[in-house]
Amino acid sequence: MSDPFYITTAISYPNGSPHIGHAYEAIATDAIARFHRLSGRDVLFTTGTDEHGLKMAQAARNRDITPIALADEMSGQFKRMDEVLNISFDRFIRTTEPAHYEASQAIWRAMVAKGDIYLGRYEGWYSVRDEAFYGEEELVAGEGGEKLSPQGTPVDWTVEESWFFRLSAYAEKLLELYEKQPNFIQPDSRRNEVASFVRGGLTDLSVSRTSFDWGVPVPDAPGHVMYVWVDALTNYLTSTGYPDRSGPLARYWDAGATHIIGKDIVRFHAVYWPAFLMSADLPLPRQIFGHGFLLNKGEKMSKSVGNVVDPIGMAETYGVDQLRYFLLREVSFGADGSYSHEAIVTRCNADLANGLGNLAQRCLSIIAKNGGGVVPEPGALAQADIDLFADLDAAADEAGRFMEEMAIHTALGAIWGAVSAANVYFAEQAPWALRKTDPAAADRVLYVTAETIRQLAILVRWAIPASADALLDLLAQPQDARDFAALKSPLAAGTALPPPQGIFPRWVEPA
Ligand code: ME8
Repeated sequence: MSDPFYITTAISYPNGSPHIGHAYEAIATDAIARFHRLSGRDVLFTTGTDEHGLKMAQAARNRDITPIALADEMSGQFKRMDEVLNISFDRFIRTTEPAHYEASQAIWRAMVAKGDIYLGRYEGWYSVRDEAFYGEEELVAGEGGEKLSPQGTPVDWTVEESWFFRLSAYAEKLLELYEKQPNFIQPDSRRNEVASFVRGGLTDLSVSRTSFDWGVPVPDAPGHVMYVWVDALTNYLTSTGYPDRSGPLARYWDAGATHIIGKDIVRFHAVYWPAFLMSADLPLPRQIFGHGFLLNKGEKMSKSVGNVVDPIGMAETYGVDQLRYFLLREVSFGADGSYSHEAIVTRCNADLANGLGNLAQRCLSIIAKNGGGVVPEPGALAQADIDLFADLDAAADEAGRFMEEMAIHTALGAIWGAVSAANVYFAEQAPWALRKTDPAAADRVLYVTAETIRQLAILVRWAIPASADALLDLLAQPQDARDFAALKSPLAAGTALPPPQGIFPRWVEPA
């Protein structure tokens, strides 16, 4: 197959249950992966859990269990969340897998061979919650005057023997990369932040720890485990078969990965990761996209703080596709977004139940009742029909352009423009009335509407896959006629359709 496309989520810390921020990242990445599959690209989509480090070790100690027992339990929850949310990952990686130890040790050795790793002594601030080292100048004062990381998390003064990575040697090369490849870090605002951080000068990075042992052992250095971010970032290579560079999956890495991550971890992905890869003489990712944070009524939530919303519960309440659609349509991809019960209900009732759902329900029930459940003959198209199809073509093109720019929400906006146009068309043409005065015209309108629903279902399939497939089932479309190429193969008149069913229930507040 041609045209490989490799896309990843961050791998989550399984120190607690998944929250809605994790669900959001998985859903957005899944939507992009599905979009590219529907476009005919050969997609590898990976996700997983980041199981080492002090944060995991401490969370396990607090529960009086071993880190691996905690990881086993919680990683299962992350995977289950992905399954419930219909996340079409090809590989769920756990960093405790033997293959991942091999990959992490291989990239370590490659960095050693380059002369970029040396033994020293780390003295500085460390935030367990962020799993990050901070310079004195980056710290902020807390309410009681205590020192906090720039993310507002507690920091500890840490002194230990450590291996260092010569990050300082890569500042110029990184700045050149951001300049030459302006899309390497997106959105632009995040690129500017990272570039100014790098311009401020880079210090070498402490990349091993000796004060605990929950990590990947550093090769040939007893007592040292790798700094969790070295091993975590390497997951993206492990999933492509690294260190085997000629195996069946290596081409995905070589095509340039797209890493979808949250804004809090852009520095790790856009500074450390390309520097490690340059050191190891490996190809770089194509893009690091830092999405925004989901706020619960305007407030940041996190596992450690404890104001966490369970995404599986939300999917049970509103429906999987309702939750997916809301997050993809309502949050401007790259910016922070807020959610509330009212916002979800308003958006889903308007766009899904009253928009696409109503159109399908009305058209297909007339075909079932009055047309014997068979797709009617259109005859020669009228101007209004031609205009509607032109609207659909334009929406498909626009959505494609927006998706290239990662503007998921505007891509859906363009498609829902066509949903509105189709609803206006259907109301104006009024096939239920035409049936009495001009049956051939009624058939034509019903055909055009059914064909429009078919195209719309294909166009939204990356966002709301199960509902789109249910619509395509109602139109008796075979599995191999559901990708973007099939947009050009219109519905065959005479096709027998199954009895219509409502696909998008309207939310009614309990009395
Ligand atoms: O950072 N809204 O793991 P993690 C949106 N293991 N996204 C959010 C969010 C929110 N409220 N809270 C977190 C880690 N995220 C590391 C990653 S990758 C090699 C290692 C996002 O479980 C966060 O930005 O803390 C990150 O992209 C992902 O969820 C996992 O966060």
